[in-house]
Amino acid sequence: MSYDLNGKKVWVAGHRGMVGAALVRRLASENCEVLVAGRDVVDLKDQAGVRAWVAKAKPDAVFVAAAKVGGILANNSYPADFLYDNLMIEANIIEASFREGVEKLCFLGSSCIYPKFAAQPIVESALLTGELEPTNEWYAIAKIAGIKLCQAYRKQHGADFISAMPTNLYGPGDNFDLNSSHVMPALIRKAHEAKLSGDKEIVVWGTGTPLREFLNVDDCADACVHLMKVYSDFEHVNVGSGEDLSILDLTKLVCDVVGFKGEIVHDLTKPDGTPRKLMSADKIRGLGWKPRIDLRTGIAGAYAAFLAGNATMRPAGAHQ
Ligand code: GFB
Repeated sequence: MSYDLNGKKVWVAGHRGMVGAALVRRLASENCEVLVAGRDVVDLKDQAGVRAWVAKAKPDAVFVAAAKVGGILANNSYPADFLYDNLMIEANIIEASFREGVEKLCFLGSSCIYPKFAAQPIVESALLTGELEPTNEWYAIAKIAGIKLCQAYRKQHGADFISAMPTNLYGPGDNFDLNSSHVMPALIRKAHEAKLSGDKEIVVWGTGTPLREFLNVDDCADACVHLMKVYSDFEHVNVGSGEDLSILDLTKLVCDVVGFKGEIVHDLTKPDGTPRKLMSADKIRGLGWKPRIDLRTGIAGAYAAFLAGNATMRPAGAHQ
């Protein structure tokens, strides 16, 4: 089952976010018309507003890359925002897409949907087989609901709505606000500022022992376009690099790329979160996709983007 993007109108919901912007970049090499809508045009938490916009724009395909996202501290601090905002955004877009005859939709979730102690590497069928990680269960439940919503519209109406579950993403356009960001941009900014100010150390949250898998956001966008073209089935698909490393080793790698040579100290008042969440990449490899950007190259590119100002500083809890 393949879906041809040629000549189609493709809406990237969340085009200003890191993933959305990468999808817009990737779709530039497809023969399709990319549709975008800023917050000034449509509030994605407003059901009637989303329905009216989709009815007018009439997209043929939709990437649901709009979400309220953040790192472990933001997720743990603003559970109501992460649950409510993400439920509303996904429900409005998926419902309007079905009602307005969208041919294909790709919903983007996250690897935090899996149980805290899932067997590693985590296969897609591990979903809902155990307790979630408390620091981000709110976001996880919203994203699981999105997967289920796509499955429900496929089951009841035959809608060709698929779900992609990316691992921890990083790259151009990331959020570098130290309270709301994920670990990668936080470490890049901390190492950079320590290098500039001549500090002797940088602070890493937690023990540094958790393991995390990372994928460059441009690889993620390529994978989502690939899935849009070739995948059409009920179950979600993991989108990862298939490799992980400890936060401490990541910190050493970031310091090496940035050129900071000081000490690494640990702030043990901050949570570690899930000990590990390496996803199996077997399914997406079987669909003919693999990543191209290695971690060191990707970190160097993310650092260059940060230096060039291709970054956001979105404070935690800020209503987008
Ligand atoms: O990237 P991160 O915030 O999110 O944290 P998660 C990953 C690990 O890096 C945690 C550690 O063990 C953090 O304690 N860490 C060390 C830091 N220093 C820092 C720092 O300065 N900032 C941050 N943010 N972390 C998120 C979920 O979990 O994964 C989201 O909360 C989403 O919902 C995302 O699913 C992909 O990987 O722990």
